[in-house]
Amino acid sequence: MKRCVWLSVLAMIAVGCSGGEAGKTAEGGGTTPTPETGKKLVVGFSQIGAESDWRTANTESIRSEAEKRGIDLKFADAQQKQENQIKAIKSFIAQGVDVIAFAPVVETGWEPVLREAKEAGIPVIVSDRRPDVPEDLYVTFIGSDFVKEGEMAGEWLVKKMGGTAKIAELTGTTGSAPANDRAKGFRNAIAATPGMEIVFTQTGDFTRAKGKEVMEALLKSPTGKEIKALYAHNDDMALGAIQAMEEAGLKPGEDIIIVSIDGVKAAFEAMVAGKLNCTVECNPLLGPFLFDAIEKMMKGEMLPKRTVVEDKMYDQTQAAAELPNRKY
Ligand code: GYE
Repeated sequence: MKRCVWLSVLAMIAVGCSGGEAGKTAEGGGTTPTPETGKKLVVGFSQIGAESDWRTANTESIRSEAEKRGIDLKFADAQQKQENQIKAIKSFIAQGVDVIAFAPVVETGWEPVLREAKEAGIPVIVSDRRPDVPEDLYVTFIGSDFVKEGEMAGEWLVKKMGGTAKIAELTGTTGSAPANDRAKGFRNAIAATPGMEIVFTQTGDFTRAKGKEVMEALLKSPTGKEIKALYAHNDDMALGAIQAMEEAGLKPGEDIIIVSIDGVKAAFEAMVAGKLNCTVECNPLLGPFLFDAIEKMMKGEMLPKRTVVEDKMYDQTQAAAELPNRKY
């Protein structure tokens, strides 16, 4: 039965490649992969952890959407460890869930476990971050364009600084897709402006505590004294760095211009307070996208290989008006 699910999914992909119409049902006649009548759809979801406000909102969106749709969600928190995610996926395979979804903490190292899922006939949906695996190992990938986010942050900063600044960068989890892509996008955006110089780059692991710790150490060093701008790969690290700057007697948002990514409520509050200058939104509310995709797939509908979630950018001038509209 499980093998039929994958065969149908592969058939859908084949239809997609040969230019089939969107919404057309999968080939395979009687093999539409719906679970037996009366049985709840069982989805195993392997989450990265709870490192940031973004992640908390993402988890809440997935849990509440599953509940709303009457889906039996088996949720596993990997506490930032790839080995825990691999264990969780293996256990979903052993339990024979209908669908596996996961947000890969880092890009590499997923191929063997995804092959196991495929051999067991269980379709895999990727949420949030991209794994570096052949495309036939998952059905669809839903998430933001992290390179574009980095570019938006960089373009904004070039304008704000008038083309000259010594910049500190706080990067996300080493080896993760958002850390790799946000670093790349930002560099693309500043490349043509030689006055924009990254003089410091270090990971803050996407957490507030680490962002604070790294900024504290930086401000004590000679390089720290030259910094005019901070680019943080997420809001939480920027918020931690803001605390460190205040404790060092600096005025974040004035002495050091700060741009970060996610667009969480606390970032809008910091912008209203004048401590953060700009945030590039990254929508964590992926629950509806994820379960729409799963339900379509189970009906045998064709899915695109990639769904890009659109994001906007907000600076201090828009923060107060936008704050009441923020959903996370
Ligand atoms: O930006 C960060 C989180 O993968 C897009 O992970 C996500 C990132 C998000 O920890 O806050």
